[in-house]
Amino acid sequence: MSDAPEILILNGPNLNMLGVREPALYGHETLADIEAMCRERAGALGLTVDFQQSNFEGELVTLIQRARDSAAGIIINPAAYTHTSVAIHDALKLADLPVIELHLSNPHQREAFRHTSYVTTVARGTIAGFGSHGYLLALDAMSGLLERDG
Ligand code: CA2
Repeated sequence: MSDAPEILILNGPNLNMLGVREPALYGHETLADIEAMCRERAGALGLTVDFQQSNFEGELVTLIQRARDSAAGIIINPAAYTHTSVAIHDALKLADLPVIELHLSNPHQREAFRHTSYVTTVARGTIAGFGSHGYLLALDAMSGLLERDG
C-alpha cells in the first residue's frame, strides 16, 4: 500500500464528452487523456489520484462525502453544476479538505450565467482558462498547499 496522499479529481456533467465535441472551446484531449496526464504529474509530485466523472449531482455529492475519509484534497471541475449546485457547495464545505476549483475555459469570458460559482467560496483557489493544462496546474497548486498545511 502507498503512503502517497490521494487527491480526488472530480469532473461534472458532460466532461465525458471532451475531445468529441467543441474542441475549439474545450480542447482536443479526451477525459482519458487528461486522466493519464494527471496520473503522471501526481506520481512526480508524490501523490496518487482518484479520477472520477459523473453526470449526476447526487453521485458527485456522494463522491465528495467519501473523500473526507480517503483523500487529502479535492480538485473539482463541477462543469454546469458550478453555477447551480448548493448541494455540491455544502458537500465541499462538509468535507473539510482543501478544495481547488478548476475550469478548462474561463467562465468569466462567457455568458453571464457562468459568472456565478457556488464553489468559489468553499475553494482555496480557482484555476480557469488554461484548458487541460489547468489540471496539472491544479495538482501543482494542491501539492504546494499540502506541503504548506503540513
Ligand atoms: O470550462 C469548464 O471547464 C466548465 O466547467 C465546463 C462546463 C461549463 O458548463 C462551465 O461553465 C465551464 C461544460 C462542460 C461541458 O463539456 C463538454 C465537453 C465536450 C463537448 C461539449 C461540452
